[in-house]
Amino acid sequence: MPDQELYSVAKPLNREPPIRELVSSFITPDKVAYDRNHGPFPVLDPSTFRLTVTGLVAQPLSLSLSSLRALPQHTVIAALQCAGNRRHTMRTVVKEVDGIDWNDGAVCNCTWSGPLLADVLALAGVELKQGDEKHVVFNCECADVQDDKYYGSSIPLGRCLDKKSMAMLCLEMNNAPLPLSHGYPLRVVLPGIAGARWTKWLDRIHVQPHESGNFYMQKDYKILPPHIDTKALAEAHWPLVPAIQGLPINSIIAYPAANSVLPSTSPIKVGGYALPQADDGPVVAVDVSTDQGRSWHPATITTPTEPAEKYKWAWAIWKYTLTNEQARALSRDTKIWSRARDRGGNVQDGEIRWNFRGVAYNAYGETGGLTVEGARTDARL
Ligand SMILES: Nc1nc2c(c(=O)[nH]1)N[C@H]1C(S)=C(S)[C@@H](COP(=O)(O)O)O[C@H]1N2
Ligand SMILES: [Mo]
Repeated sequence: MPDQELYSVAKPLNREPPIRELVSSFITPDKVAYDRNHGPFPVLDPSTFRLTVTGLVAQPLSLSLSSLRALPQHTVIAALQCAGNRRHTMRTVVKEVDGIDWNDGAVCNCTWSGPLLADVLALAGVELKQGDEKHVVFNCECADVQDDKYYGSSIPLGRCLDKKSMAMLCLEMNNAPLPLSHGYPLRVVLPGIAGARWTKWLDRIHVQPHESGNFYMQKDYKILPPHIDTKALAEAHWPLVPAIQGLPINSIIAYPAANSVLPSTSPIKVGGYALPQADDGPVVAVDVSTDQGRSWHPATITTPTEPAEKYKWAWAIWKYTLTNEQARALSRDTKIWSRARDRGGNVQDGEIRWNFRGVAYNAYGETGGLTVEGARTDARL
């Protein structure tokens, strides 16, 4: 292992890239991809590392990395997004929320490779029975975190056993070994599911009759109703709302940055990313409005969306050039909005759904306060 800072419970690594850099490639390089941690990175020896599979299984397992590599390997392109992505906008446009002040960069789009979770669970003799409501728990028991003994999550067993969900035990990110910061040597990859469930440094899978009881499953990453606006109120309310699994349709405008001055010599180019809702991708359209939603104009998606089965969990990068008329009408008060639509028919509706933890924000992408260099914007003229 190269020397790498490991951080701590008091100061875990949480960072997001500059938004222009993020939207400059379809596949996000691992060093550009955001980091979200609730504690330090553990350092695991790959030669002694074991993933244990326990609980309601016919055959408990203890799997080495080489035995995971010996299983059929699969690759999926999928966006990984923190449920708190865009929280900064929610707190700015409505009121304070509780959580890291993410802008629009707590998301990445990468290729993930490794054995399917379904194949590993089959080795453990796990079968789905009619009406089965079991959950599969993903734990990292080898590292400390801020709010519990260790980090844990879970998703329904049915999804894990469905090979089409591409739920995966990931050994490689972007065709290279998973970097330590992203979970080396093993993380679970759950396309279409919020990042909080993609446990890094995965060392235990446990099949049980109910959801994970971990703090990050039960008292975090939930959409509380809007009247719950203090920690004390949240405390009583956590058990009443479901844990986030899929995230809603979304898009953001990466450029031009709000309040920037644009050169008068070239057309005004707008662009950003768009994310499909849960399993309903790919994104099939992004529209732009410069008149508060009275009219919408199709943007160009510059990244692949076909075959749909291959790109259903990927993001789309899009761009749009303002028409001369739109550019002439631009003032400091003009808001430019983006709105995405996915194959499942979900459309961003522009609603701001404030919630105490500031999660799942998906109002229109927006930029504004733009001025064109040398343009006469001053009323005195
Ligand atoms: N072990 C462990 N896994 C974890 C976390 C963590 O703190 N510890 N954070 C989760 C959250 S909230 C997110 S959004 C993603 C972030 O993954 P990344 O750091 O690779 O971008 O990892 C998830 N898996
Ligand atoms: Mo997250």
